[in-house]
Amino acid sequence: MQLDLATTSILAGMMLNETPALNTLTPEEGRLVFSEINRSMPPGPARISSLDIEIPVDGGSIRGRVLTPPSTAKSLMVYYHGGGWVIGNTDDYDAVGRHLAEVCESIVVMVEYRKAPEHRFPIPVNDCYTALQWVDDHRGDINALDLPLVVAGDSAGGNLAAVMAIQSRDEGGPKIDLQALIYPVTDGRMGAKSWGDEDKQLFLTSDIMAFFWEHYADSSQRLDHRASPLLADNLSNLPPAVVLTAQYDILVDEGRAYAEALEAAGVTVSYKDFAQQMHGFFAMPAALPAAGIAMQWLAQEMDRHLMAAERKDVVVVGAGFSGMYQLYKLRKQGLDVQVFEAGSDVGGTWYWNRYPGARVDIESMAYSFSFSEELQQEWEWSEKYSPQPELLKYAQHIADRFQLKNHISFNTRVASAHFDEDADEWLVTTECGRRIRAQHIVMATGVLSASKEPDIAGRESYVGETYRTGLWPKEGVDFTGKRVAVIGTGSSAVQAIPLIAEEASELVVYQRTATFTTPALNHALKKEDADAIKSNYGEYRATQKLNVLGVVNERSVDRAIDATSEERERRFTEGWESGILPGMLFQFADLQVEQEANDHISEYIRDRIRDTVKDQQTAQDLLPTDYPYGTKRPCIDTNYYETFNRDNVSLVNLRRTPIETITDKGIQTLEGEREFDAIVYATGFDAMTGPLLRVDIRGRGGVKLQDAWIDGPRSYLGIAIHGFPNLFTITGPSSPSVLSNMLVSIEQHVDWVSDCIQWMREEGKATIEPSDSAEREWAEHTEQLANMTLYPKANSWYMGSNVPGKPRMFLAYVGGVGTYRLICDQVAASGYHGFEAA
Ligand code: N01
Repeated sequence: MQLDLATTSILAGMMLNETPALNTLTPEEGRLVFSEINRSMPPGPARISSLDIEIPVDGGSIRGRVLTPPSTAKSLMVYYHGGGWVIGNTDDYDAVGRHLAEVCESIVVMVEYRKAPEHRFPIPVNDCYTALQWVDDHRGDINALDLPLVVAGDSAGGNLAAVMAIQSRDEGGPKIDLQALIYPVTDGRMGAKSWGDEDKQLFLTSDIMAFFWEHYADSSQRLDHRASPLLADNLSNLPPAVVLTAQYDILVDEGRAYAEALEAAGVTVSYKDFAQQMHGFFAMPAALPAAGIAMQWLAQEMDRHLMAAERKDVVVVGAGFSGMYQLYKLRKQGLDVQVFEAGSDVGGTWYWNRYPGARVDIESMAYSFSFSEELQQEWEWSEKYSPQPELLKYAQHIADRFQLKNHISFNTRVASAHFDEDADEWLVTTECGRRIRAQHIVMATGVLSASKEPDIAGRESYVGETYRTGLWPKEGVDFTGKRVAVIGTGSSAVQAIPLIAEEASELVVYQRTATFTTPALNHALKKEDADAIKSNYGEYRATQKLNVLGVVNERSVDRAIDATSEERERRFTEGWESGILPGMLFQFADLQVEQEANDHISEYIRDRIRDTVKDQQTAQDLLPTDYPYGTKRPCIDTNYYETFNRDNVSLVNLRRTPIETITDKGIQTLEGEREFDAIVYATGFDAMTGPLLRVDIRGRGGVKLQDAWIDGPRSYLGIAIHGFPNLFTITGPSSPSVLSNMLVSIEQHVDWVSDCIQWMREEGKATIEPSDSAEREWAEHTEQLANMTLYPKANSWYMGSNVPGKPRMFLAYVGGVGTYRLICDQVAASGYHGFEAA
């Protein structure tokens, strides 16, 4: 016998406390002992509200308790507690009821029916039925008017719930939508094989159960179907049933037999036997993890039976470039796909980031889709680096050209995605309550889409205009003549500051960490230059695919530390004047791995800042000194440093004069308060993991992604996660993602995922997920590579260090886009080595 560890220690605790066997006690003593056991357990969630009620029966009344969850309830559950019809009450079961209310999102009415031997069969049955009718009649009083009705109970309570379903059918009573039977007693003959199994005599022994039966009903009454529902002549036309048993329980055979009998009578049944569990485990939700899992399973099955859901092959979350391409590919493969998008249009990053100056910093001819020859030939970019409005138009053009929009639900945010292990499918719920079941879910949620809540005191007190670069108003903002503060100096701020400075009467930049940025040298794109690329786009794209960053520029193999100072100066100047993002870093092979090499390039850039910025103190403050160049995302700019030479622009170095608080009028630092008409927060994102963790994702066993990633994200190839079958993450953590031209990485991931889904269909596989060991090895590999670089030396969003409490680890794969592609291709070619498909 192998009992679950936690259950073993609960049992050991009872033995140490010398808890007497119930059949050696009087009923009154038994009730006290049972209450004592329950009182020793932690209480249920306090956020469930509780109301005690009196239910009239037989000229008197019985107690009941209504437990209501804070969220909108999805069902009304009348619950009959266990205890062999002899012991137990609503107080003993308060924690159980509260957990059920929370996990099942149900209004739970606990019923304290009268107990044997004082009140023998059929009094408890009659009490339970009267209570059921009373609850149904008083739905309005407990805010449960239109909710589906569930009868539920455990052990003897499971027996009563089963009997209620039959009686209500026979007497035309309340319409029951579901019966939930937790290790129910169903057979008063006491003869099932499991009654005699030595290893099942735990907590509830056959002697104790026989003692309960004797107190409850005499031998002929026990054969009545209202005492033994398994003996009912007719089990057809009963509500769907969820039946749960425990492996080491003397009642396991009769519970299973009842599930089988219901099914044979044409009733829809969900049945599960919980391995390594004993009788009573379900009623210890705060002490036994298995009870929590069982409740989640019950909630999932209630959902399945009670809540209608649409069916699709694949749900895609997000309609940015990755979601759109994923939809295009899967639809071409003949799959039925539903895309959900929180915004009112396609475009993702380019939909939300509309701040002044927002533009791509990879050349547009490279930062564009290659999957359609027609598309790449017909589309014309106006500038070397396209501005946000043009990128948004490009996204809209793709949606129209490939007729994608009728598969996308806009203004619809996905709230949760729960894997249903019994059906091998995901149940996806949106914030507006739409429910969709799908075999696969693709998280195309982007990597820099979860705008970070600025962690600065007093923010709410400010009465002026407030903006966040990542959530910019669609209608734009006019800063003309206004006093404006910008907090942050990352890529967004570097683009926005020069343009805001042109409009504002005064601009103050609050800088915590100085940034490295080099000239973008943006210009209108000449038609002949674009045509030259288009005439040979195939080769251009092939180069991108195997390049380290997904661009066409190559990194030198020479080392800066071997070069003469003249050679370094010459190459750095070449990089400075290249006007491309990797221009500087590609000049030598060792700039991102050797501190000494990096010191040279960092100093070169600092010299350019000193050359450009006239005010000595401002120039000094703009020098990045506490991290190597390239270890925080480098920027390219148009007139960033030059902007600080304007009379209306000033810089506050927060390292010297930190912000104390935002006030109602402006910003107060150690040097006093400055008033502003508008504050712009350019304070970044909860990058990489934020967009995934903001959705309530739960995999096998109800495990939350948030818990699985408590120490940082774990995945295989950054594309799939152990324990979360059939879920894919486009450009997810531990893939090249943000270290690459995103469009190249998006196409690579989407192609790979689409091929994998196709392979599963051809091979008849219902699920695929990485093995734990493959995931561990990938984590070790990615960490090892990252530790060979200078990246860990910076406090960057790459390391998760911009979000308080986020585990510190490098979040992308530094091995390069080309190498990574080969690894992924090999995995697929080997029949998905490292994955488990079933
Ligand atoms: O965000 P960021 P971003 N008090 O995190 C500061 C991509 N992108 O939106 O460094 C004061 O880089 C923070 O200071 P520190 C690109 O990949 C691309 O600018 O944490 N300051 C930092 O200066 C980029 O890397 C494009 O000390 C606070 C700034 O806010 C990524 O998106 C354009 C603060 C945040 O910078 C994110 O860029 C734009 C606080 N409490 C973005 N909290 C292009 O394609 C944060 N900061 C060109």
